[in-house]
Amino acid sequence: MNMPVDTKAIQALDSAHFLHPFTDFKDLGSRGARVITRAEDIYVWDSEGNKILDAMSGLWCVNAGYGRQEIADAAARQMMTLPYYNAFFQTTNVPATQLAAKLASLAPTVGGRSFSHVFYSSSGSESNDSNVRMVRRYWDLLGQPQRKIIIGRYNGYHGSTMAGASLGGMSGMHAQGDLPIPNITHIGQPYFFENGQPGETESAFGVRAAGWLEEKILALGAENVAAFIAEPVQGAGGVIIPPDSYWPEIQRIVDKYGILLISDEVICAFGRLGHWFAYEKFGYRPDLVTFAKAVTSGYVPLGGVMVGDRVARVLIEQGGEFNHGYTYSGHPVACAVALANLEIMEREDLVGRVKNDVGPYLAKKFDVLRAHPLVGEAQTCGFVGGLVLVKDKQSRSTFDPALAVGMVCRGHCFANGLIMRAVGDRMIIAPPLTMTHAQIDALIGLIVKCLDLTYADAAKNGWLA
Ligand code: PXG
Repeated sequence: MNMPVDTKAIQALDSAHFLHPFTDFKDLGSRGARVITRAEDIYVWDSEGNKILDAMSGLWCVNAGYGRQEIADAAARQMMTLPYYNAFFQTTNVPATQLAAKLASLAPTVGGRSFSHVFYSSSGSESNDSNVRMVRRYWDLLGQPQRKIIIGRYNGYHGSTMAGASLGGMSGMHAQGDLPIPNITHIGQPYFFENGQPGETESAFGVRAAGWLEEKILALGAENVAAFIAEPVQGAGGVIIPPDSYWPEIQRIVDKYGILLISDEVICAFGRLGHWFAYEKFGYRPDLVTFAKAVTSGYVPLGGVMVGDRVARVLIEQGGEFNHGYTYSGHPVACAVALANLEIMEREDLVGRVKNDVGPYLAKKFDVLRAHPLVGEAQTCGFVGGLVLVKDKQSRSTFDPALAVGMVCRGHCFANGLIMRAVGDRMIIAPPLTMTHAQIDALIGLIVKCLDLTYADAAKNGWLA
């Protein structure tokens, strides 16, 4: 049941006291935030009673859908048994131990490399900070302390802490806070639509884009490079799906120079791309895998790093005390929630159905979007999808960014009961993995409606000329 909420009163409190993430505080204060009050299945409701199809799974995390009683029960049970105890000082707890073993069993061995160990945090950002600490410690222990530089990608997203934002390549974030921190640098993203050259095949572009890593390594001196970090598919950057040729070439390069590979799967793991972990889909062999978000389907915060045997062996056998960890590393309630969530995902085969059923179904339905006059490109990968709004379908020429056509489209989505994100003029979705075919049909119908409305705006305002 929706409890009655005084929208104006909450908005007034909100703008008086709550500084929201990634928000223009003054602007939000003047318009008032939308108050989300409850959720069920794939829908959220706001305080005005509007029902909205959440095609973003919250913020890429509610993979098992909203309203799962079992998850709530697991949290309540654990809170009454052991709500908190730390994992410092040679203590552990039952859910954290069981979850570590479970995650190790779910992480596939690729090319002889396996994951037996987990380091816990409470978010993706913290996990990537832990990665920086572990990578640097690893090379110190191997007698190569000069190997400090970590290479990320422009338009990659790895979080919002000082290290997370530095590993990411978001220029707006770097511009605030004197980032990146030292010894982090970036290469270009494998975005064919924007960076492919006339006449170049997507496959050739993928090899060329991976080659930027080799160029960077050689420019820096391979002996100074510690690791490369990347998302399997870029999420916050706009659902940028790399060409098939990209990851094999990246693997060849990191192998050639012996540098560590960090797969940031905060968005892509836990079924999002039809696999428990996305490196399996692309066939590469990471040394460290960042996870967060959908490990609990977002019901409570939890993150961590799957530590591959190459790194774990050195940290365990040679490391002595590792001077790093968090109050909430291995939080018993968060880990109990994760276990309940993973049990649901296994029982309902949510990962398998993305791979074999609803993923391919969504991909087929994207043909309808691709045919729309406003759409220059539309792609899916598992249960993420992205499309580019263009002013001319034939030439695929893009709109003046100042027109903010993506935001216009996003506005139509909200007004018509759909949450779809805009990253510039890329419209993106990452719906709950539980969606039925009928719900996917409804989603596509809503997207078409909002594209039509945006197209009508563009025509009326002369933006298509
Ligand atoms: N890595 C990746 C790949 C992410 O997508 C993080 C790390 C950081 O996780 P935390 O839990 O610290 O937020 C993320 C988070 C967006 C958006 O605009 C995406 C994220 C977070 C906030 C906004 O799409 N991803």
